Amino acid sequence: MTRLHFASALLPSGWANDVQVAITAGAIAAVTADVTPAAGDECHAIALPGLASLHSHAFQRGMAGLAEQRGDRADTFWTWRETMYRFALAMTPDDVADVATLLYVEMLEQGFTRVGEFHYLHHDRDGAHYADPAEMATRIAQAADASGIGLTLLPSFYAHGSFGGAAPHDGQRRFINSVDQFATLMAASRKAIGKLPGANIGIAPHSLRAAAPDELAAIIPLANGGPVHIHAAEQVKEVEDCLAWSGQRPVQWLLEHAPVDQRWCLIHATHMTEHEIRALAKSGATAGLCPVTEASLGDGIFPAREFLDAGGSFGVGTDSNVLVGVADELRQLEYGQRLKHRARNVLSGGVGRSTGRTLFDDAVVGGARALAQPAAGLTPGARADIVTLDAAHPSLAGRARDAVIDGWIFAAGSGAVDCVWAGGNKVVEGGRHRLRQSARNRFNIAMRRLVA
Ligand code: NGQ
Ligand code: ZN
Repeated sequence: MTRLHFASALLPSGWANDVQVAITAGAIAAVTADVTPAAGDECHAIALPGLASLHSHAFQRGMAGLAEQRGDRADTFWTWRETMYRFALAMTPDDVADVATLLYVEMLEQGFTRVGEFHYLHHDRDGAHYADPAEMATRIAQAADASGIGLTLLPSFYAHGSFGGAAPHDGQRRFINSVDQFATLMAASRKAIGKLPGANIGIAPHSLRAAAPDELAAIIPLANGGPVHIHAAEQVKEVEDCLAWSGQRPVQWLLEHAPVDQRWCLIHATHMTEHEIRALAKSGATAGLCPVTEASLGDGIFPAREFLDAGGSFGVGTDSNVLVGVADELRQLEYGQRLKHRARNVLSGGVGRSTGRTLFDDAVVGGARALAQPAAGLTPGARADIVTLDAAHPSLAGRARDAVIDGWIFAAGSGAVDCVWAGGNKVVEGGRHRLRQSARNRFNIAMRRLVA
């Protein structure tokens, strides 16, 4: 039993003072407010729940900042994707483990305590299947285990290059499986995470481009009641191609042809009509927003104001991992809306309310739902995923409660996180993960070879 004591903590019911949190077997056993610290309690000032990065492609951390030079042609999402494929094709299983380990260390240092790993780099560099179909999934699990981050593994089903069952192209050869091969991969992946504390598994049909309707129907049962994640309507071209194929837009098609409910997470859902916005909100599915990546790739701006007004649920993901941080995603989400609507505090949820607090609360709940967690936030039954902030950080000094969250998200930069517990283990202290140096060393060795 570990006991922590916080002068101030954000609970699902709101801020509380003098909060004691008791942890057993990696989970929160009890939360008691208005108590003085007992002997043996570890004391901190400000505690928040850890957040999920509900959408990550870990290997892409290795190419962060390497696609920022304009090529000859118009530079778009689709040309970025070719660069990304070239990078993916070069990586060995050890490279993936080293890149993912540093990424998860960085996530923890920035306040993410769980990751939804949307994993599609399954096969060897030439496309040949590894003897163990979960060879790569095992590397992801190892990285999660070493870093301590909670893992929701989302093995991705990828069979086609575009809508209508188009053949995949050569650059996609490491991703491709038939339905039967995917069933084998799922079984092996379940085993790969079997002993990892706090891990769970879902499925990720990559997109309506990559999975045909009959395949989608065949793989959904393989989730076994776990989460189902799919990319949808990120790019205008994808919407146009979907219309040409089916007469419907991606979100519309999914809502009408797939059993979209609370278990589902639609990644991006950037381009929606008013009707789609309301229908997605009503479905109970989570919108998996990745504002930093969506800005980086020029996707467009998610209709957040309308979606939240319609009662929609969202979480955030770091996706391409070009920049990794809770504050960065939430700030970019709000700033996109400010630029679009030419207004301030667009997503605060009402007059007098804190934008940072509203976004943070929503992302805690949406992230837990999208990754099928038993509970969200600092509450009994939840995994003990806890973040403390540095009360002496200049952007937090003199502030209390919601103003602390606003200071972190909008002003502090990257130095505001102090300690982080993941599954009850303290993995970050003074802003540094215990593996920071060794993870950087291994990552850097891999990079010098991969970038050369
Ligand atoms: C991915 N990433 O799977 O990594 C995708 C690119 C695609 C984003 N959509 C590939 N941000 O969508 O075809
Ligand atoms: Zn993605």
